Amino acid sequence: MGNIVVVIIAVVLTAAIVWYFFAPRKAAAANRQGAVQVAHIVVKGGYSPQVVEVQAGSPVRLEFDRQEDGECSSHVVFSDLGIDRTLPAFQTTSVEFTPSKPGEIPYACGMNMLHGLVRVVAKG
Ligand SMILES: [Cu+2]
Repeated sequence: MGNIVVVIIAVVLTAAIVWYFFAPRKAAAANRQGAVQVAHIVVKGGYSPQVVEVQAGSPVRLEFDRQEDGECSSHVVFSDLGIDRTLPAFQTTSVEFTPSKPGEIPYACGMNMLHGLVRVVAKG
């Protein structure tokens, strides 16, 4: 009887761990402010939300709200866009661009340790 309980616990724990690591990351949709799609991203040991969804063809403003100091997250780099922006500690810094086509625009801290993603979807 005891063995069955142990096996059930093991199966439940395994399922929880698998779910934790492989569950699809939920994307946060950017808010519209007039023509601009605005997303507020908290920078603290990572980027939250980690995935932001925007529509192609409209300007995007990402507001990086950096709630920490230290070297790691002091830069945010969009290598595909040629953007490398300094994020002063405890301030909000905007990064603006207009995605022309659907796809994914990854970004990272200056050391490529923290990662975030802008998912660009077709307008509609
Ligand atoms: Cu870093």
